[in-house]
Amino acid sequence: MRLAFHRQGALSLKGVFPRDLIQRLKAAYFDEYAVIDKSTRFDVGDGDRYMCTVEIRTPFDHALLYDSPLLFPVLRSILHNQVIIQSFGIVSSMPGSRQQQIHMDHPDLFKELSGFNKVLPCYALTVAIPLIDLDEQTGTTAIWLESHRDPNLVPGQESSNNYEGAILPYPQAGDCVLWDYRTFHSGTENKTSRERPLLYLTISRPWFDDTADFQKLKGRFPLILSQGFIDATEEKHLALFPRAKIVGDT
Ligand SMILES: O=C(O)CCC(=O)C(=O)O
Repeated sequence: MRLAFHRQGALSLKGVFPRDLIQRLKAAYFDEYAVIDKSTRFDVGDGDRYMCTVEIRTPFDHALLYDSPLLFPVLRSILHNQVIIQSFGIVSSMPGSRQQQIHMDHPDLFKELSGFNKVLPCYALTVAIPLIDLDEQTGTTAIWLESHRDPNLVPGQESSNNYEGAILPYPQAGDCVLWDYRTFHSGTENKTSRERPLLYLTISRPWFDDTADFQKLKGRFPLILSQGFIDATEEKHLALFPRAKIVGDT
């Protein structure tokens, strides 16, 4: 699987999480986060797709989310055992949302040597966990396989088909999709009247600090742990969260 990920820049994994856990996470998202004023969330679309950090407390503190025996061995293998959790949150496409801009999750590490970034091993990746079953109506995340090595595989803005060359995976609740931080992707349209929430974890080597999308000084933290989670969690697991902001229990 490690080699397939390195070659393709993405991987789909089926049946990683129990569906009833995903159901509980979805209910908690709609109770606690979907109701937050959109102006205080991070707009990753055109006013139709919002991202928010999710505090790691019940039910988002489930051990399967940070120590899944199916997922974490794959992540450790891809990153050669140099694994931390960089961020944890939900991005949700609103009903009727349009195609998101095609993007990578981080700009090139070395801007002056663009070819060099393409030959580096993976340093960070996104784990996308849909909280609902995805299909052609709900939409999904279009992924341009191998674009982490060759950005020319991605259609230009003038293209009439904005998904040309992409795969459109339709994971079900319980599945997840991983992509390298350099792999181009784009949230597709949501043609339904319901939100399409996607839980994301970003996983990286410990030296990487994702400052592109997060402004800690302005209060936008990528990872928030509750003190209750820290008190209840073993040291070996807490080592996965070295940069988290810690908040009291609410
Ligand atoms: O909504 C999606 O399917 C993907 C969102 C995404 O890739 C992002 O916001 O970076």
